[in-house]
Amino acid sequence: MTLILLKWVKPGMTRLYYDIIKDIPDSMENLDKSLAESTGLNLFELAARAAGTDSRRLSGEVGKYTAAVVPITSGKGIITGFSEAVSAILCHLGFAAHITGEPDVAGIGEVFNCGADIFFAADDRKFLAVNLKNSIIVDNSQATAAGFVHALAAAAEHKGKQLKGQPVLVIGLGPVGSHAVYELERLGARVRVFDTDTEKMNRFSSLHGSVTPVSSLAEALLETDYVLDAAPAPDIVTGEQLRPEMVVSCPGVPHGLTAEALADAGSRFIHDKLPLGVAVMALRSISNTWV
Ligand code: 2YH
Repeated sequence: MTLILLKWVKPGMTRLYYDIIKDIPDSMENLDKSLAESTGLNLFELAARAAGTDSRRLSGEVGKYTAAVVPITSGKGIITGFSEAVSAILCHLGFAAHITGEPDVAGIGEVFNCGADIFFAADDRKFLAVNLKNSIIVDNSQATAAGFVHALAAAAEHKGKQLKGQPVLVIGLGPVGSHAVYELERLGARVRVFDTDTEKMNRFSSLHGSVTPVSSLAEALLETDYVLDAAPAPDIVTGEQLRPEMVVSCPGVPHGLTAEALADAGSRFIHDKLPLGVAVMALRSISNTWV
């Protein structure tokens, strides 16, 4: 447990690796199905909602855009399967997507030369979508936060409820968790926050007077039906803690459910390793309505 907590409080973000992303290209249909069971919306519809735009209008538009994924070798280098996964997600949404032949700056040159509209590139710290035609840049952490917050809101609505006025617990105040707080506030939720780094949690809460820090995760889980788990830590929500009324929307990698909680969760658990964040990046980059 000590090791897990140390890993969680370490600053920085989760680095994806081949084993956890290799199945993404072949799992897009299943993801659509599981998202629809949880939220009533498929990946495209959910991403359009998080992009603040109408999915029917956008679905007629995406085919007009070409998107390129530029592999980046800097820092810890290329993650085998990463560009392939991003490209597969974009193709699934209807974009004409490809991976550049060259990585890095030469790859960006290739994007210009082939006249692609949007390019996607990630190093160890940032993952951006850059639309060269309208100058919109979308950050993966913000897009991921918006996607999983809107998934939580859509899941509530799918059950005939609303997030507005409801307490929502955000676990983990890294780049995704802190952006999720802003998104939840926009939707009128009453936001509670938990982070194992108490100093960080208290500093965040004092800067954002509207959020309530919680000192005990176990107690907060007892009282909060809607959970946004953005902590990159396993086994923080047990089967016993996952009550029937709860919905857990989980951008954190690894997700926080124990094996027992996962076996019982069904459509109350919303999670993926990359697609929803990439889908929101893509649709925000071609939509001027979300800011
Ligand atoms: O996974 C990451 C970082 N943790 C940034 C995530 C931002 N939310 N980066 C991917 C690195 C990909 C690599 N450079 C490649 O294959 O191009």
